[in-house]
Amino acid sequence: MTYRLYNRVGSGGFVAEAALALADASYELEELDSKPGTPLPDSFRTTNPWRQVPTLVLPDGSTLTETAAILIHIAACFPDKGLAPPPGTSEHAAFLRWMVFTNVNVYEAVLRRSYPSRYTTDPNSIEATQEAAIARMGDALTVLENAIETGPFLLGETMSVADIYIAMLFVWFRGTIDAPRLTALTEGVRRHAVVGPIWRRHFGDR
Ligand SMILES: N[C@@H](CCC(=O)N[C@@H](CS)C(=O)NCC(=O)O)C(=O)O
Repeated sequence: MTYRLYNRVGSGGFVAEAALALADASYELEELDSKPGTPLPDSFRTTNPWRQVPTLVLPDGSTLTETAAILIHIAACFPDKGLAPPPGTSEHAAFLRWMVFTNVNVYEAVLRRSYPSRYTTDPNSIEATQEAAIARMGDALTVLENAIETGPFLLGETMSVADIYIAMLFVWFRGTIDAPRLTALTEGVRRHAVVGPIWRRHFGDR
């Protein structure tokens, strides 16, 4: 029952690694030798045709991609670890909402900033594409900031994998927004006994 996680230091694979560690799952890390912000080796297409990490090979040999799907699946496989609210509850509905929102609107904006030439055919629009991505990411993070009601985490007192995901994207943000609740959430993730050391391996003191 061992998972294999294809990852790159400093990448979004961090959050999949943190979820596996919190689940106390047996996993092997396959760290790709590639720098953040650059495409992964072409040979990696045989594992993931979209050539992105995180890519998780499940114990049955099937492949799972897309960070939200990976996190939701790990939480479902280890229900006693409390990585997400129980399925069928309104808290779980909120969890799903913000997981998908984060994947589609926040993580996607990171890609537009990091790989702008994929998003415009006009070489004169590279900078404008990046600026628009940063602005859109700031707007999406502000929606998340306003979704935090009591805190310190998105859904209240208990940290879920959504918080780890959001904290990672929040520290990657290159713009400026007023986000005291996201700052507190990120602090809680960074300080976590299991997640903290994995965070520091990927992101140092960020
Ligand atoms: N939609 C994907 C995005 C994953 C992603 O952007 N991963 C980055 C690393 S943080 C990557 O693999 N970049 C290489 C590339 O896009 O060529 C997900 O949710 O997992």
